[in-house]
Amino acid sequence: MAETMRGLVVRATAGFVDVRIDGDVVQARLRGRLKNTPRTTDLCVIGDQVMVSQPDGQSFVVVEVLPRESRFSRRQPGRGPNKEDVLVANLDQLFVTFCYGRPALNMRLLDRFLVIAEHQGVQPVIVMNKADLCEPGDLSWQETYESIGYPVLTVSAETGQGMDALTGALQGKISAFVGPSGVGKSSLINRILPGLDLNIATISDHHGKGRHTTRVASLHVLPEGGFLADTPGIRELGTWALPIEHLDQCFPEFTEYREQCSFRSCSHTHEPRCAVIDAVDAGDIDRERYESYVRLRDETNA
Ligand SMILES: Nc1nc2c(ncn2[C@@H]2O[C@H](COP(=O)(O)OP(=O)(O)O)[C@@H](O)[C@H]2O)c(=O)[nH]1
Ligand SMILES: [Mg+2]
Ligand SMILES: [Zn+2]
Repeated sequence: MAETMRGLVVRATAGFVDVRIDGDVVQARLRGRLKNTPRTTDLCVIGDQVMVSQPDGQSFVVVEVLPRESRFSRRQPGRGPNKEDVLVANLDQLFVTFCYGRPALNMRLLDRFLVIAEHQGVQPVIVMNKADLCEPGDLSWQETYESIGYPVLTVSAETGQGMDALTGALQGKISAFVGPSGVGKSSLINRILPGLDLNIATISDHHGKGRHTTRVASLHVLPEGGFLADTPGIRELGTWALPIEHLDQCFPEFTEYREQCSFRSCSHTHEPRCAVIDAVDAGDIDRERYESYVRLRDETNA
């Protein structure tokens, strides 16, 4: 019996994966028997913990993919079989990135990313880039999110402001950046990992999709420990499978009220004696957040 070793998948292409074992990276193929088992999810993706062996003493073979503790996934885009498309396995935290200046902060989209993170059991962190463009103004939205429990990091890829806090938050974890085009994700990642040298979009690039589509999903090792996921598909999370009755659980500030609604399966939209609606009217739940809930509910219903 060949010895098996445990490793972390840091790069995945069809049939082959790069596995990090004790700081070294080896290329391994997936054992045929693994590939033949029926499944509704991806067999092996970045972030997976795998068991690897060397049956002939030379080449490496993945013989087992260990159960995922968490995942960051979506429904497979396009038509075809209903299948889970796992972007990153065992993702610890999602850096939901927006910015001051342009593009303007879209609270509905922010809430959508937060809901996805909650649904997937991944810790969200809100990153506000372009702090150098921040003008004095109403930052009460930020207090709202912090009071719900979401950390907000204010940074600038341009001046370096807040980068220490950001790299500190990345340490020892598997993380990924998401957010709309133009907020500065690539600029931030380039600051964190200068060797990577990602393309920084110019204005005209924002219309040309497909530019990064040939990029392969990778986990990059961070100098201070931890990994940063870089996946071509992660910027767009249009499709997602979330049961409508779970949606209210993805709004943490609803928790203490949800149980007090008169109806057990209260949708918090029209029912009498709804404790969530009462909390909105009393100012205990932010009205904009509630509005996001209603919109996402409509969308999930449609
Ligand atoms: N003023 C300012 N501009 C920034 C900052 N970070 C990125 N940008 C600019 O924002 C634009 C989009 O950046 P990019 O990293 O390509 O965004 P991405 O689409 O989210 O990857 C580029 O023109 C960057 O130079 C920042 O901290 N301050
Ligand atoms: Mg980019
Ligand atoms: Zn209710």
